[in-house]
Amino acid sequence: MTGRGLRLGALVGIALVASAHVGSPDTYFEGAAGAYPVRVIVRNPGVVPGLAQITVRLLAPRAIRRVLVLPVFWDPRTAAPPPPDVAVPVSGDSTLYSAALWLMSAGAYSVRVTVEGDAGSGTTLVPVMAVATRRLALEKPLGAALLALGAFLCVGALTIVGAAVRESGLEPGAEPDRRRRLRSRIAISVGALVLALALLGGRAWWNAVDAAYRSGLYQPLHAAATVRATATGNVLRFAIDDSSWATRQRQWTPLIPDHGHLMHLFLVRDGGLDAFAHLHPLPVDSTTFESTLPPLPVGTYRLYADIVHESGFAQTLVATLDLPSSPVSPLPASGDADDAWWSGDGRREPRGVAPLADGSTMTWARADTPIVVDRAAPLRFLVRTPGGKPAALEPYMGMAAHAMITRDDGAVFVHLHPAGTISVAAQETFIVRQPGDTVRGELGKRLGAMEMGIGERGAVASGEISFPYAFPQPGHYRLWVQVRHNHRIETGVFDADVSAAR
Ligand SMILES: [Cu+2]
Repeated sequence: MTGRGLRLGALVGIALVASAHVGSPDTYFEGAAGAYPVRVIVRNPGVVPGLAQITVRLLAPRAIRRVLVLPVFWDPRTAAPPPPDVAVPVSGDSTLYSAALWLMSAGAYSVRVTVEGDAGSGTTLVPVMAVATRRLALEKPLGAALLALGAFLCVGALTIVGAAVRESGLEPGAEPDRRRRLRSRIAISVGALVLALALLGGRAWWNAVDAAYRSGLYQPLHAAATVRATATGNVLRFAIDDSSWATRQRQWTPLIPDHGHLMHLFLVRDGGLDAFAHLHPLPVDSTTFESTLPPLPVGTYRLYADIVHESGFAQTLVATLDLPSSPVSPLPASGDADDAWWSGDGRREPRGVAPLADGSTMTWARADTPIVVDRAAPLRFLVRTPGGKPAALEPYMGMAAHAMITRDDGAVFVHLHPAGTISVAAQETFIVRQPGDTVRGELGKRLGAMEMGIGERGAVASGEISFPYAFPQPGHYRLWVQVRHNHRIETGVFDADVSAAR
């Protein structure tokens, strides 16, 4: 296998242990709970059932009475949720509240965050994907202690059985005869056999539970991508070829549009990360999507496809693509108007000013302090016109900005917005879902009609955008930040080094 083959093999391996976002399991959200702007972080426990940690930060100074949190499973047929938990204030920080949430089933949850204070009560919904991504190992000291206790119990039980058969019914002080001793030994042997059978049964039960848990570990739907040349350019075909997509209808609900598109497909050129595209393939049928390819350089590409299910479950599918040749025609006319791509050279300045295609600039506004894993990342950017004035940003697919972040080896890929890592479509499903929404496709249809009104939100006159996020792993990252300005989609590109927490 070549080096590239090995690397791609590693990439696929990584994808198998991924969460809903690749390698970035925690949920970051910024929004308003009524009159209270909040930033919510939900830390994924990695196991289901599991205890997720949630923190709610109040972003504006207000008198707060209490903060309530409640995870609600997407399926209205499941049991009614319990009363909400009261998040406790974190000592030493008057604006931070925290709580632990039990996520009992795998799937989409909406976490209701309610803030009560002097401006009344306000609620917001934060979609959280509960997925099992790891299997907790039995710790060696605990295993050894349990083994010793088990051995003690078994030996104790056999001793009691033996003594009962040998000496019960004897006068105090009398010696058991040979017959009693023999019967006692037989009883001990039979008891040992029964215990051994019980232990074997216990082992089989344990292994069965473990196997069931392993088979329930989350894997994104399997997908494959191919490219074919046509008269108007290269056409990319992205197929969900996972057998469970077609056969396990109970597990997967239909797809719904997010920002007006059923699929957001990102292409990152492997190796140099020097080419990037954000495309919106159209469905050919329920498993296949097609998109005209922009003029990208030849090479191997990592593909990340963001999709959202009607249940509110958002996931990123992963595939690779070998692009053998660039199309001759410079710009195929049939691509989606929201498609955007970028290709450039080598490494970016970590604290750079990114030139945009129309002559304006995007500046990463960050201090000199290093970026550390799991700490709030300073993702604030300023867009200025060629004259240096703040650029008025138009909504791009209903958002002020989109940021795509990947680690150089592909172990992390996340797509976020000023509202955080959440899928807006997932949030919408929770807002409009009614108890009677048990028919597949009904909610999706309503949402599709609602999405017509997209586009009014997300205009930013100040040219300033920020994203709530914390990097999940140390390493070298590349960021593509996309905004819309003067009816054009502009891509600013930055690099970041993230260091491990000490
Ligand atoms: Cu986006």
